[in-house]
Amino acid sequence: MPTPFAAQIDLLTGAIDSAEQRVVSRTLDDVNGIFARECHGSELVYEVFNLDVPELNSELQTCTTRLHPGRVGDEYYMTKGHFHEVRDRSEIYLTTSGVGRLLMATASGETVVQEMAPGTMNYIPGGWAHRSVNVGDEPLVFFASYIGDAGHDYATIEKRGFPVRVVEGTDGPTVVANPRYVADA
Ligand code: PAN
Ligand code: ZN
Repeated sequence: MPTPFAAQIDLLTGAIDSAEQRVVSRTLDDVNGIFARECHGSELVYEVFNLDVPELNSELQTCTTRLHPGRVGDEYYMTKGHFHEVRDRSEIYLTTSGVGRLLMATASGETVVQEMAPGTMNYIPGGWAHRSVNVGDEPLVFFASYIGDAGHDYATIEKRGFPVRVVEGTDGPTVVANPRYVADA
């Protein structure tokens, strides 16, 4: 069991002032397949700074995400997106910098899209897959906390996609149906 700890988080960059962190970096090569168009290269799309705690449902995992601005075709940079492996595990996001959209979808295709902006808290109930999208010109930075044993199921989203995509339209970010989405049988 962890002992009490504190960490300083840079709200603009998401950097965490702690030696005890695990950093996950995703490049264009790493996220190839999530956009309608292919993407390749070593450019960073996002980074996750994790303060890992034991994977128990009595603990809370805490991390920050820094999602860089950019587009692949007309689609904004976004995270891979996932269900929690233990489906009913919930999560909260608190945006500290930048602007984005949070896409949430159930296995049966019910979809909710919410805004992300500094000070916005998004509650992701168990059973909802989630993906964040940076629709601005600066990094989208958010803090997240979720139940310790949640785990991440990326395979389902890799296979089925999300019911919607967020593209740059003439009036700004626009949510459109994803023709490649494969509904649960
Ligand atoms: C977040 C995400 C993070 C990166 O911490 O893991 O934003 O997105 P992907 O995990 O989809 O690549 C979270 O939802 N954790 O459960
Ligand atoms: Zn999650």
